[in-house]
Amino acid sequence: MSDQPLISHVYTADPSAHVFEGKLYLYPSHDIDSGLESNDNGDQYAMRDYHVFSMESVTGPVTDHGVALALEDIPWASAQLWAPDAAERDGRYFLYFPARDKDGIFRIGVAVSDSPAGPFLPDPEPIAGTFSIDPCSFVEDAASGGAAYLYFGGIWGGQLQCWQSGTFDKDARVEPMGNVPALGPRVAKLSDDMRSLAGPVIELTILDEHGNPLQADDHDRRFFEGAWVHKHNGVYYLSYSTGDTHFLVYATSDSPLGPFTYQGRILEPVLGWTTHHSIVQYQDKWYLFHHDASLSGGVNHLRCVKVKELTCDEAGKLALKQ
Ligand code: FUB
Repeated sequence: MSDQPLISHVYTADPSAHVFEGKLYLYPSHDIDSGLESNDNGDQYAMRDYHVFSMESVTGPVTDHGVALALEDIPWASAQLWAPDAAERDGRYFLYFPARDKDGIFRIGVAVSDSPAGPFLPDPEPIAGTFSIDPCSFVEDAASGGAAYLYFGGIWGGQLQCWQSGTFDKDARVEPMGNVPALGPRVAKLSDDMRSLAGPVIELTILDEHGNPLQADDHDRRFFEGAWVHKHNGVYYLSYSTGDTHFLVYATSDSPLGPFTYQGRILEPVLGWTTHHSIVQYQDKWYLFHHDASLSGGVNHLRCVKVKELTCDEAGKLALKQ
């Protein structure tokens, strides 16, 4: 499979892929040259809108449906439209997105459309009870009850470490250190209207091979950002980025609420600091959509989306197709 960027007329990252109306839709971040100095807070990722893309085949042309949502149309947001995701219910489409509110605190917003391509109309306020970044929506199939969940969270610039006490602590700039449990992504059930949380926000536990929570110092395996959940053969897969060690890894559970058990790596480090992905089944094959910074020659905040075929063996182990 080609390692070329899927989209090269604009910079794109954090691709969330879904099959809607028989086609593959991509909901990525739209990177721009912000002109800002790079820092660990991620200020240089100063994105201002989202485009939606679709494709009939993973090797075919990609259609750019144009601006689906812009910062100036979101009443509560002030900056940094980071990694989004989308979901469908009863023929309506929901775009979940993180942005800084007017106080500089990351929240998750939702915008609605009758088409998977948008444009999306944002709700006037962020989803009550949400915080941090990188929303991922997972909707059970009808046979399993159809419940919808919203996962979110990311450390460092994503501010998850600021919420350890339950309220926002702007001075909590560093993640936990030492032999203490690492911070986990958050999850809550979505209401039937898909625009509010139906239950409490829960911290997911990710266990090691001995059944102990992954430790904060275990940077090769601990959660950093970019949670993605998919289900295959009754198993829930939570995949995510390890951030400063630049891996995409995964863990499995028999429940969407965990606990999850760490299983291994999906992708080794790519060109560029961040790594962020989605996993989707399309026309009987599994695919990993992800990004690197090859289109800009390695500029961390000017990224491009790529796709790779994934395999899942009899034991449920994920691997890139060789
Ligand atoms: O694109 C901005 C941020 O970079 C995302 O929210 C993170 O997951 C990382 O890819």
